[in-house]
Amino acid sequence: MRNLSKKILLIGTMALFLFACKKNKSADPKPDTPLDPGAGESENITRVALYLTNQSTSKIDTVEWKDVDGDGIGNPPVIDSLILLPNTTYNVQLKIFDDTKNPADTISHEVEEEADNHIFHYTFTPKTANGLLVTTSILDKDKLSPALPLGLNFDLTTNQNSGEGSFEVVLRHFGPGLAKTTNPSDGEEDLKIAFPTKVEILQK
Ligand SMILES: [Ca+2]
Repeated sequence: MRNLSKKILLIGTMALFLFACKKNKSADPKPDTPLDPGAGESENITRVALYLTNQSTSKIDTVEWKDVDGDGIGNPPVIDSLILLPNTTYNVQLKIFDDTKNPADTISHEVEEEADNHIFHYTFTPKTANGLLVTTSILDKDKLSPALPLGLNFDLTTNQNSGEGSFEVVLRHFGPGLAKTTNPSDGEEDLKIAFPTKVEILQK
């Protein structure tokens, strides 16, 4: 008698377990659906970091744009200055984060996965026209044929002049049915920020 009730209890538990599994499965129809490429989910960008490696000295600098309470609302962003040496090339890695997630969500990983639908544009505008040039050359490419630039990795090069200006970073995405181009006005804007920039010989 004791054995029988144990058995019934066991069968009952198993049935309940199977029912629970089935129920969970139907409640979550597409658990592993990947991100729709280029669907352009509105990401919450709270931080953009540039990791600069001086190609002659291998010295690494980090420059950040931060707006934890959201762009366009609450407090204004806190933006580091980009301090560069004349006549120097820096290799730059760009990363985008959502720090409201724990651990912080690295949005730039998604951009990398959806490289065929994204492109960065970099523009330096000098404060005064004094011959200062800061040029960029994008190194990474997407998987399109022919491949187009992405822009999470690029070289930043200064000429011999010193001065100030603004370094603008723009990320654009191309939704479904919209072919990616390198034209800065094509696609939709995901991100547009600017770093105050100073090119100067550092005093010791
Ligand atoms: Ca804000």
